Amino acid sequence: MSGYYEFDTDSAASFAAPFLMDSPARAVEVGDGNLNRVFRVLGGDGSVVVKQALPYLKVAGEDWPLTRNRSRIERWALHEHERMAPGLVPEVVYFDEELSAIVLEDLDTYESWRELLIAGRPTPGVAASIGRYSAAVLLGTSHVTQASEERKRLRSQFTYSELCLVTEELVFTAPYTTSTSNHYDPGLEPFASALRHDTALRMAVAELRYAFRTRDEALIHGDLHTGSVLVGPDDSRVIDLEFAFFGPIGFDPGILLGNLVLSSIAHAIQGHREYADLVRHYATEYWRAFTEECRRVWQPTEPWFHRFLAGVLADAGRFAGVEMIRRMVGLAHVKDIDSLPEPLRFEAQRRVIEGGRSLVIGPACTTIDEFWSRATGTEL
Ligand code: SR1
Ligand code: MG
Repeated sequence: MSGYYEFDTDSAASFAAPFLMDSPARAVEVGDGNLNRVFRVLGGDGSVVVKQALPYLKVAGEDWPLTRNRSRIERWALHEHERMAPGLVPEVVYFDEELSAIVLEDLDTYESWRELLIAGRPTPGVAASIGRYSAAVLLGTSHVTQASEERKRLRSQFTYSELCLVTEELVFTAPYTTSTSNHYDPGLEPFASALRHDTALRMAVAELRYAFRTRDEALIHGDLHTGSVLVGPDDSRVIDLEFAFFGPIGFDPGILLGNLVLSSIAHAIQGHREYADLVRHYATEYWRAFTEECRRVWQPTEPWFHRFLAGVLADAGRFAGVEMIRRMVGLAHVKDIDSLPEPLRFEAQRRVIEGGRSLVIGPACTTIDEFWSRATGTEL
Protein backbone atom coordinates (compact mmCIF):
# COMPACT_ATOMS: atom_id res chain seq x y z
CA MET A 1 0.00 0.00 0.00
CA SER A 2 1.30 3.43 -0.86
CA GLY A 3 2.09 5.79 1.98
CA TYR A 4 1.50 8.77 -0.33
CA TYR A 5 -0.64 11.65 0.82
CA GLU A 6 -0.89 15.22 -0.42
CA PHE A 7 0.87 17.70 1.82
CA ASP A 8 -0.86 20.65 3.36
CA THR A 9 1.11 23.33 5.19
CA ASP A 10 1.05 21.38 8.48
CA SER A 11 2.20 18.05 7.05
CA ALA A 12 4.82 19.73 4.82
CA ALA A 13 6.22 21.45 7.94
CA SER A 14 6.38 18.18 9.93
CA PHE A 15 7.96 16.38 6.99
CA ALA A 16 10.71 18.98 6.60
CA ALA A 17 11.34 19.71 10.28
CA PRO A 18 14.18 17.16 10.59
CA PHE A 19 16.15 19.12 7.96
CA LEU A 20 15.96 22.34 9.90
CA MET A 21 18.23 22.96 12.84
CA ASP A 22 15.64 24.72 14.88
CA SER A 23 12.19 23.16 15.04
CA PRO A 24 9.27 23.76 15.26
CA ALA A 25 8.87 24.60 11.61
CA ARG A 26 6.04 26.35 9.80
CA ALA A 27 5.24 26.16 6.10
CA VAL A 28 3.77 28.46 3.49
CA GLU A 29 2.72 27.34 0.05
CA VAL A 30 4.76 29.25 -2.54
CA GLY A 31 4.29 27.42 -5.82
CA ASP A 32 1.98 28.64 -8.53
CA GLY A 33 3.27 26.08 -11.04
CA ASN A 34 1.24 23.79 -13.22
CA LEU A 35 2.34 20.41 -11.93
CA ASN A 36 3.36 20.34 -8.29
CA ARG A 37 2.85 21.77 -4.84
CA VAL A 38 5.75 23.78 -3.48
CA PHE A 39 6.15 24.85 0.15
CA ARG A 40 8.72 26.97 1.90
CA VAL A 41 9.32 25.53 5.35
CA LEU A 42 10.86 27.87 7.90
CA GLY A 43 12.55 26.87 11.12
CA GLY A 44 13.94 29.23 13.73
CA ASP A 45 17.23 29.51 11.91
CA GLY A 46 16.86 28.57 8.28
CA SER A 47 14.47 27.27 5.69
CA VAL A 48 14.09 24.62 3.00
CA VAL A 49 11.76 24.11 0.04
CA VAL A 50 9.55 21.04 -0.32
CA LYS A 51 8.38 20.18 -3.82
CA GLN A 52 5.78 17.44 -4.10
CA ALA A 53 4.42 15.89 -7.30
CA LEU A 54 0.63 15.57 -7.49
CA PRO A 55 -1.05 12.59 -9.16
CA TYR A 56 -2.67 14.88 -11.74
CA LEU A 57 -1.87 17.94 -13.84
CA LYS A 58 -2.62 20.80 -11.43
CA VAL A 59 -3.41 23.32 -14.15
CA ALA A 60 -5.92 21.00 -15.84
CA GLY A 61 -7.42 19.58 -12.62
CA GLU A 62 -7.92 15.97 -11.61
CA ASP A 63 -9.30 15.14 -15.08
CA TRP A 64 -5.74 14.84 -16.39
CA PRO A 65 -4.19 12.09 -14.24
CA LEU A 66 -0.41 11.70 -14.10
CA THR A 67 1.87 9.32 -12.29
CA ARG A 68 4.27 10.82 -9.78
CA ASN A 69 7.33 9.46 -11.61
CA ARG A 70 8.36 12.98 -12.54
CA SER A 71 9.55 13.54 -8.99
CA ARG A 72 12.14 10.78 -9.32
CA ILE A 73 13.08 12.02 -12.79
CA GLU A 74 13.65 15.51 -11.41
CA ARG A 75 15.76 14.19 -8.55
CA TRP A 76 17.93 12.16 -10.96
CA ALA A 77 18.23 15.03 -13.42
CA LEU A 78 19.25 17.43 -10.65
CA HIS A 79 22.02 14.99 -9.77
CA GLU A 80 23.27 14.60 -13.35
CA HIS A 81 23.05 18.30 -14.22
CA GLU A 82 24.84 19.24 -10.99
CA ARG A 83 27.67 16.90 -12.02
CA MET A 84 27.89 18.53 -15.46
CA ALA A 85 27.28 22.15 -14.41
CA PRO A 86 28.23 22.45 -10.72
CA GLY A 87 26.43 25.16 -8.77
CA LEU A 88 23.87 25.90 -11.47
CA VAL A 89 20.94 23.87 -10.09
CA PRO A 90 19.54 23.87 -6.53
CA GLU A 91 21.07 21.55 -3.98
CA VAL A 92 18.99 18.48 -3.06
CA VAL A 93 18.73 17.99 0.70
CA TYR A 94 16.59 14.84 0.70
CA PHE A 95 14.32 12.82 -1.55
CA ASP A 96 11.34 10.76 -0.39
CA GLU A 97 10.32 8.35 -3.11
CA GLU A 98 7.04 7.27 -1.51
CA LEU A 99 5.82 10.81 -0.96
CA SER A 100 7.25 12.00 -4.30
CA ALA A 101 8.78 14.89 -2.40
CA ILE A 102 12.12 16.60 -2.87
CA VAL A 103 13.60 18.77 -0.14
CA LEU A 104 15.70 21.49 -1.75
CA GLU A 105 17.86 24.33 -0.52
CA ASP A 106 15.72 27.43 -0.19
CA LEU A 107 16.76 30.02 -2.76
CA ASP A 108 14.71 32.68 -1.00
CA THR A 109 16.90 35.56 -2.09
CA TYR A 110 16.47 34.58 -5.74
CA GLU A 111 13.85 35.90 -8.16
CA SER A 112 12.30 34.45 -11.28
CA TRP A 113 14.10 35.62 -14.43
CA ARG A 114 10.73 35.95 -16.15
CA GLU A 115 9.46 38.30 -13.45
CA LEU A 116 12.63 40.40 -13.59
CA LEU A 117 12.34 40.66 -17.36
CA ILE A 118 8.66 41.64 -17.11
CA ALA A 119 9.60 44.35 -14.61
CA GLY A 120 12.23 45.65 -17.06
CA ARG A 121 15.09 45.10 -14.64
CA PRO A 122 18.61 44.52 -16.00
CA THR A 123 19.92 40.99 -15.32
CA PRO A 124 23.62 41.13 -16.15
CA GLY A 125 25.43 37.82 -16.42
CA VAL A 126 22.33 35.62 -16.28
CA ALA A 127 22.07 34.78 -19.98
CA ALA A 128 25.76 33.89 -20.17
CA SER A 129 25.53 31.67 -17.14
CA ILE A 130 22.53 29.80 -18.57
CA GLY A 131 24.36 29.50 -21.92
CA ARG A 132 27.22 27.79 -20.10
CA TYR A 133 24.76 25.56 -18.24
CA SER A 134 23.15 24.50 -21.52
CA ALA A 135 26.49 23.70 -23.15
CA ALA A 136 27.78 21.80 -20.11
CA VAL A 137 24.71 19.59 -19.69
CA LEU A 138 23.91 19.10 -23.36
CA LEU A 139 27.42 18.29 -24.54
CA GLY A 140 28.25 16.55 -21.28
CA THR A 141 25.48 13.98 -21.74
CA SER A 142 25.88 13.62 -25.49
CA HIS A 143 27.99 11.26 -27.58
CA VAL A 144 30.31 14.22 -28.15
CA THR A 145 31.90 13.91 -24.71
CA GLN A 146 30.27 11.24 -22.55
CA ALA A 147 31.85 7.80 -22.31
CA SER A 148 29.54 5.32 -23.98
CA GLU A 149 29.14 2.96 -21.01
CA GLU A 150 28.02 5.78 -18.74
CA ARG A 151 25.76 7.17 -21.39
CA LYS A 152 24.16 3.78 -21.87
CA ARG A 153 23.38 3.65 -18.15
CA LEU A 154 21.84 7.13 -18.16
CA ARG A 155 20.00 6.45 -21.36
CA SER A 156 18.18 3.53 -19.74
CA GLN A 157 17.44 5.55 -16.60
CA PHE A 158 15.75 8.42 -18.45
CA THR A 159 13.08 7.03 -20.74
CA TYR A 160 10.55 8.92 -22.85
CA SER A 161 8.33 10.04 -19.96
CA GLU A 162 4.73 10.99 -19.39
CA LEU A 163 5.78 14.65 -19.36
CA CYS A 164 7.30 14.19 -22.82
CA LEU A 165 3.78 13.24 -23.88
CA VAL A 166 2.47 16.41 -22.21
CA THR A 167 4.98 18.44 -24.24
CA GLU A 168 4.04 16.60 -27.42
CA GLU A 169 0.41 17.45 -26.80
CA LEU A 170 0.77 21.04 -25.58
CA VAL A 171 3.63 22.22 -27.80
CA PHE A 172 3.43 20.20 -31.00
CA THR A 173 -0.19 19.05 -31.33
CA ALA A 174 -3.01 20.91 -29.57
CA PRO A 175 -2.20 24.45 -30.85
CA TYR A 176 -2.85 23.21 -34.41
CA THR A 177 -6.21 21.60 -33.57
CA THR A 178 -9.46 22.58 -31.86
CA SER A 179 -8.36 20.85 -28.65
CA THR A 180 -10.37 21.95 -25.62
CA SER A 181 -7.13 22.56 -23.75
CA ASN A 182 -6.38 25.58 -25.97
CA HIS A 183 -7.47 29.02 -24.85
CA TYR A 184 -6.96 32.49 -26.25
CA ASP A 185 -8.64 35.85 -26.58
CA PRO A 186 -11.65 35.70 -28.93
CA GLY A 187 -10.04 38.32 -31.20
CA LEU A 188 -7.28 35.85 -31.98
CA GLU A 189 -9.63 33.28 -33.50
CA PRO A 190 -8.79 34.15 -37.15
CA PHE A 191 -5.09 33.62 -36.36
CA ALA A 192 -5.70 30.38 -34.45
CA SER A 193 -7.88 29.12 -37.28
CA ALA A 194 -5.18 30.04 -39.82
CA LEU A 195 -2.69 27.92 -37.85
CA ARG A 196 -5.07 24.96 -38.04
CA HIS A 197 -5.41 25.33 -41.80
CA ASP A 198 -1.77 25.99 -42.62
CA THR A 199 -0.64 22.72 -44.21
CA ALA A 200 2.99 23.75 -44.68
CA LEU A 201 3.23 24.82 -41.05
CA ARG A 202 1.51 21.69 -39.74
CA MET A 203 3.86 19.50 -41.75
CA ALA A 204 6.91 21.30 -40.39
CA VAL A 205 5.56 21.03 -36.83
CA ALA A 206 4.91 17.29 -37.29
CA GLU A 207 8.52 16.91 -38.38
CA LEU A 208 9.67 18.73 -35.24
CA ARG A 209 7.47 16.53 -33.06
CA TYR A 210 9.10 13.51 -34.66
CA ALA A 211 12.56 14.97 -33.93
CA PHE A 212 11.50 15.59 -30.32
CA ARG A 213 10.37 11.95 -30.00
CA THR A 214 13.26 10.26 -31.70
CA ARG A 215 16.49 12.28 -31.45
CA ASP A 216 17.88 11.11 -28.10
CA GLU A 217 20.98 13.28 -28.29
CA ALA A 218 21.44 14.54 -24.73
CA LEU A 219 19.83 14.72 -21.29
CA ILE A 220 17.95 17.96 -21.93
CA HIS A 221 16.14 20.08 -19.33
CA GLY A 222 12.99 19.85 -21.41
CA ASP A 223 11.26 23.05 -20.20
CA LEU A 224 13.96 25.73 -20.11
CA HIS A 225 11.80 28.86 -20.26
CA THR A 226 12.69 32.04 -18.37
CA GLY A 227 10.45 30.98 -15.44
CA SER A 228 12.74 27.96 -14.97
CA VAL A 229 15.67 30.28 -14.13
CA LEU A 230 16.13 31.84 -10.70
CA VAL A 231 18.37 34.89 -10.41
CA GLY A 232 20.25 35.48 -7.18
CA PRO A 233 22.46 38.29 -5.96
CA ASP A 234 25.61 36.47 -7.16
CA ASP A 235 24.54 33.63 -9.43
CA SER A 236 21.64 31.98 -11.22
CA ARG A 237 20.08 28.53 -10.90
CA VAL A 238 18.04 26.40 -13.23
CA ILE A 239 15.00 24.78 -11.59
CA ASP A 240 12.09 22.47 -12.43
CA LEU A 241 13.90 19.60 -14.13
CA GLU A 242 10.96 17.18 -14.16
CA PHE A 243 10.66 17.33 -17.97
CA ALA A 244 14.24 16.05 -18.40
CA PHE A 245 14.77 13.25 -20.95
CA PHE A 246 17.11 12.30 -23.78
CA GLY A 247 16.02 14.62 -26.57
CA PRO A 248 17.37 16.91 -29.30
CA ILE A 249 20.16 19.27 -28.24
CA GLY A 250 18.49 22.26 -29.93
CA PHE A 251 15.32 21.98 -27.83
CA ASP A 252 16.54 23.77 -24.65
CA PRO A 253 18.24 26.66 -26.51
CA GLY A 254 15.10 26.97 -28.64
CA ILE A 255 12.74 27.19 -25.66
CA LEU A 256 14.97 29.73 -23.91
CA LEU A 257 15.48 31.91 -26.98
CA GLY A 258 11.75 31.75 -27.81
CA ASN A 259 10.88 33.03 -24.35
CA LEU A 260 13.40 35.88 -24.65
CA VAL A 261 11.69 36.82 -27.92
CA LEU A 262 8.33 36.93 -26.09
CA SER A 263 9.82 39.25 -23.49
CA SER A 264 11.40 41.52 -26.08
CA ILE A 265 8.24 41.78 -28.19
CA ALA A 266 6.21 42.63 -25.06
CA HIS A 267 8.60 45.47 -24.24
CA ALA A 268 8.89 46.72 -27.82
CA ILE A 269 5.11 46.94 -28.10
CA GLN A 270 4.98 49.05 -24.93
CA GLY A 271 7.57 51.42 -26.42
CA HIS A 272 10.37 50.20 -24.13
CA ARG A 273 12.84 50.23 -27.03
CA GLU A 274 15.97 50.19 -24.91
CA TYR A 275 14.85 47.28 -22.77
CA ALA A 276 13.65 45.32 -25.82
CA ASP A 277 17.17 45.73 -27.24
CA LEU A 278 18.68 44.66 -23.92
CA VAL A 279 16.67 41.43 -24.09
CA ARG A 280 17.97 40.91 -27.62
CA HIS A 281 21.45 41.35 -26.18
CA TYR A 282 20.67 38.64 -23.59
CA ALA A 283 19.69 36.23 -26.38
CA THR A 284 22.99 36.96 -28.15
CA GLU A 285 24.89 36.53 -24.89
CA TYR A 286 23.18 33.21 -24.21
CA TRP A 287 24.13 31.93 -27.64
CA ARG A 288 27.68 33.27 -27.45
CA ALA A 289 28.28 31.66 -24.04
CA PHE A 290 26.76 28.42 -25.31
CA THR A 291 29.04 28.31 -28.35
CA GLU A 292 32.14 29.35 -26.38
CA GLU A 293 31.57 26.66 -23.79
CA CYS A 294 30.98 24.10 -26.54
CA ARG A 295 34.26 25.15 -28.13
CA ARG A 296 36.05 24.79 -24.79
CA VAL A 297 35.03 21.17 -24.31
CA TRP A 298 35.36 20.22 -27.98
CA GLN A 299 38.64 19.19 -29.59
CA PRO A 300 39.81 22.48 -31.19
CA THR A 301 40.85 20.65 -34.34
CA GLU A 302 37.54 18.84 -34.82
CA PRO A 303 36.41 19.87 -38.31
CA TRP A 304 32.79 18.99 -37.66
CA PHE A 305 32.40 21.57 -34.84
CA HIS A 306 31.01 24.45 -36.92
CA ARG A 307 28.55 22.27 -38.74
CA PHE A 308 27.42 20.77 -35.44
CA LEU A 309 26.71 24.23 -34.01
CA ALA A 310 24.94 25.29 -37.20
CA GLY A 311 22.65 22.27 -36.79
CA VAL A 312 21.90 23.17 -33.16
CA LEU A 313 20.99 26.74 -34.15
CA ALA A 314 18.81 25.54 -37.03
CA ASP A 315 16.90 23.23 -34.64
CA ALA A 316 16.75 25.85 -31.89
CA GLY A 317 15.17 28.38 -34.26
CA ARG A 318 12.39 25.96 -35.16
CA PHE A 319 11.76 24.84 -31.59
CA ALA A 320 11.63 28.51 -30.57
CA GLY A 321 8.94 29.00 -33.22
CA VAL A 322 6.63 26.29 -31.85
CA GLU A 323 7.20 27.51 -28.30
CA MET A 324 6.18 31.05 -29.31
CA ILE A 325 3.03 29.88 -31.06
CA ARG A 326 1.85 27.58 -28.28
CA ARG A 327 2.26 30.33 -25.68
CA MET A 328 -0.31 32.39 -27.66
CA VAL A 329 -3.01 29.83 -28.46
CA GLY A 330 -2.32 26.73 -26.33
CA LEU A 331 -2.95 25.80 -22.70
CA ALA A 332 0.05 27.41 -20.99
CA HIS A 333 0.51 31.12 -21.66
CA VAL A 334 3.16 33.56 -20.41
CA LYS A 335 2.63 36.57 -18.21
CA ASP A 336 4.97 38.70 -20.37
CA ILE A 337 2.26 38.82 -23.05
CA ASP A 338 -0.95 38.07 -21.12
CA SER A 339 -0.41 40.97 -18.73
CA LEU A 340 -0.35 43.54 -21.55
CA PRO A 341 -3.42 45.76 -21.84
CA GLU A 342 -5.45 45.72 -25.05
CA PRO A 343 -4.89 46.64 -27.84
CA LEU A 344 -1.17 46.08 -27.17
CA ARG A 345 -1.77 42.46 -26.21
CA PHE A 346 -3.47 41.65 -29.48
CA GLU A 347 -0.70 43.32 -31.48
CA ALA A 348 1.96 41.41 -29.50
CA GLN A 349 0.15 38.08 -29.98
CA ARG A 350 -0.17 38.70 -33.71
CA ARG A 351 3.56 39.48 -34.00
CA VAL A 352 4.54 36.46 -31.94
CA ILE A 353 2.47 34.08 -34.07
CA GLU A 354 3.89 35.58 -37.26
CA GLY A 355 7.47 35.37 -35.95
CA GLY A 356 6.95 31.82 -34.71
CA ARG A 357 5.55 30.72 -38.06
CA SER A 358 8.44 32.30 -39.92
CA LEU A 359 10.92 30.40 -37.73
CA VAL A 360 9.17 27.06 -38.16
CA ILE A 361 8.56 27.05 -41.90
CA GLY A 362 11.36 29.30 -43.11
CA PRO A 363 14.87 28.18 -43.98
CA ALA A 364 17.21 27.23 -41.15
CA CYS A 365 18.54 30.19 -39.18
CA THR A 366 22.25 30.52 -39.83
CA THR A 367 23.17 33.20 -37.28
CA ILE A 368 21.72 34.39 -33.99
CA ASP A 369 21.05 37.79 -35.62
CA GLU A 370 19.07 36.15 -38.39
CA PHE A 371 17.14 34.18 -35.76
CA TRP A 372 16.26 37.37 -33.90
CA SER A 373 15.26 39.26 -37.00
CA ARG A 374 12.93 36.48 -38.20
CA ALA A 375 11.48 35.89 -34.71
CA THR A 376 10.69 39.55 -34.07
CA GLY A 377 9.99 40.69 -37.62
CA THR A 378 12.68 43.36 -37.37
CA GLU A 379 15.53 44.38 -39.69
CA LEU A 380 18.59 42.17 -39.74
C1 SR1 B 1 0.44 21.62 -17.88
S1 SR1 B 1 1.99 21.91 -17.83
C2 SR1 B 1 2.01 23.32 -18.81
C3 SR1 B 1 3.32 23.78 -19.08
O1 SR1 B 1 3.97 24.11 -17.86
C4 SR1 B 1 5.27 23.59 -17.90
O2 SR1 B 1 6.16 24.51 -17.39
C5 SR1 B 1 5.54 23.23 -19.34
O3 SR1 B 1 5.99 24.34 -20.09
C6 SR1 B 1 4.22 22.78 -19.77
O4 SR1 B 1 4.03 22.77 -21.14
MG1 MG C 1 8.15 24.12 -15.34
